[in-house]
Amino acid sequence: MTRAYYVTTPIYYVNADAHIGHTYTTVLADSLARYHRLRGERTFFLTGSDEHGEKILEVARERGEDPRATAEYFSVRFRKTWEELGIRFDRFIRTTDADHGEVVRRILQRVHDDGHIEFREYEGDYCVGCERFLTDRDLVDGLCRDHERPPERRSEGNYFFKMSEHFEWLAQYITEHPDFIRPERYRNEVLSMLKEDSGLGDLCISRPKARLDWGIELPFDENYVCYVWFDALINYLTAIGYPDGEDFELLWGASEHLIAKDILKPHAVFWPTMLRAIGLDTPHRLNVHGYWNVDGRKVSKSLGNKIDPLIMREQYGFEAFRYYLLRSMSFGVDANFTEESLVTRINADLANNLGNLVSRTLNMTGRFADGRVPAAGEGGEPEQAVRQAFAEAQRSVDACIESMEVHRALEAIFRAVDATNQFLEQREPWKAAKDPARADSVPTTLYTCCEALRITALLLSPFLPETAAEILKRLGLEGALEGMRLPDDAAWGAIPPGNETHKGAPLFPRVEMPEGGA
Ligand code: ME8
Repeated sequence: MTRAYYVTTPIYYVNADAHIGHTYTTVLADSLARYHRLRGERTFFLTGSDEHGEKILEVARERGEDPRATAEYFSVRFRKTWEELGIRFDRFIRTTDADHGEVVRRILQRVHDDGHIEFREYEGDYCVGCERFLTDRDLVDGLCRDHERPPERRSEGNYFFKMSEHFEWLAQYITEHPDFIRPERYRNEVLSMLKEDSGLGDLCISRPKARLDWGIELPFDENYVCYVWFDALINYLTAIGYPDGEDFELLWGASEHLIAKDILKPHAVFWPTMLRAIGLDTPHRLNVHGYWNVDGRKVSKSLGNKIDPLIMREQYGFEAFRYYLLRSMSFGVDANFTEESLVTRINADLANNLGNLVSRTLNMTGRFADGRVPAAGEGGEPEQAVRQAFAEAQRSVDACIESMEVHRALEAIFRAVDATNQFLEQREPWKAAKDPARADSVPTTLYTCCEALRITALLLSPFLPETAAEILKRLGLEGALEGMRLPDDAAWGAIPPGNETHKGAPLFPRVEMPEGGA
């Protein structure tokens, strides 16, 4: 049977531009999708925009325009940003897409017909920032914990999804499937939300049109639109052709949602219970990452510290920023962005470690081997150690991707790069070439380095696709990545001797802290 991999990012609200947080999740999803494509799996990578609801209406009012215009403006900007940054998604879904509207209406009708929905009068505290009614746990000193603003007291007749009927099942499911929500701390958080006394009840899934006329109309009551979260979560089904798309079952069974901790409750409680009512399995896995702070503070509009990925690209190159994001966050734990740590990371890992290996190897192949990959001799222990370092790197990459520890996968690859630099120091081909007693060792040394670079490029390609393609090009393997597969092509010894190499400009020039930086 074909192995499959279906990775999703949250669909982002179209009330502002993409910042460091959205960029992290999207780059992570892109890297995972690239890795699984490289393994020859049927891979689908979904991102998109969440366009309905009051949050968008608020921004549209501020901008003095129709919510359609606001949604269109920001959705197009999100999509263009990802495209410009080389994010290779398979679909960019919009909740205003016609097929999505149809799927949402179909599901609403079905759960309504099956008795999962009930009309009730309701009074509660609503936070527009969260787009949901809050429970006591969400409040700190009367303010929403996340948005630090007072909720609005609201009382109205609404439709409710009888979510709490499924809590017992869900708690049991989560306990019996310890891998469903990871890392563990978030699983525990969800289990405590499901306890009877947590105040989490049924889910209000409608908004009266009199108050909010921006959403998908309920198929069974034209006076209401669908609650934005009920609409938004369903995007994960629409995108892969629910209900009868060709690969729907294969992909759904392999679904991996990526989210940050802010939207744990909708994904870990609303969504699995909705799916149960629809008659579908839970997503395969819910992967929850922490928050990026900037200079030790929460990312916010008012602090103006959002970190625009397009500006990062201009200043440092996007691959360098992408590397920093993936290398600096441990999955599940918050991370802190500072420009200083970005500059340090670029210089240490990319300019010094990787950049040096590339330039030394290709310079010396130019000088001592006429710019062609030499044929290798037997080699000795030092050569064996390099081979082993790469075999180990490959094993670590596989294991760390499986456990969502991408920062450790990168660490492992750079350990092998470092080992190759040390190997060069040991073999000293620049001296050996001039020493008749050692000159024989030079071709083998250079072959080892060229092959190490080929495997480095292959292993790095999901994370740093442009850098990988560039390294391969300089090794005379332009375009080879398309035909490469893991694990087979990571086996040692595949670079063809005789391949013409090119020195090229420094891959990652050293960078300086910008003027006025931290
Ligand atoms: O919640 N650090 O959209 P959203 C890390 N539309 N990740 C961050 C982050 C930060 N500081 N800030 C944002 C929504 N993110 C809903 C989702 S899904 C059916 C509907 C990332 O625009 C992270 O992935 O507020 C987080 O979960 C998401 O953006 C929230 O995006």
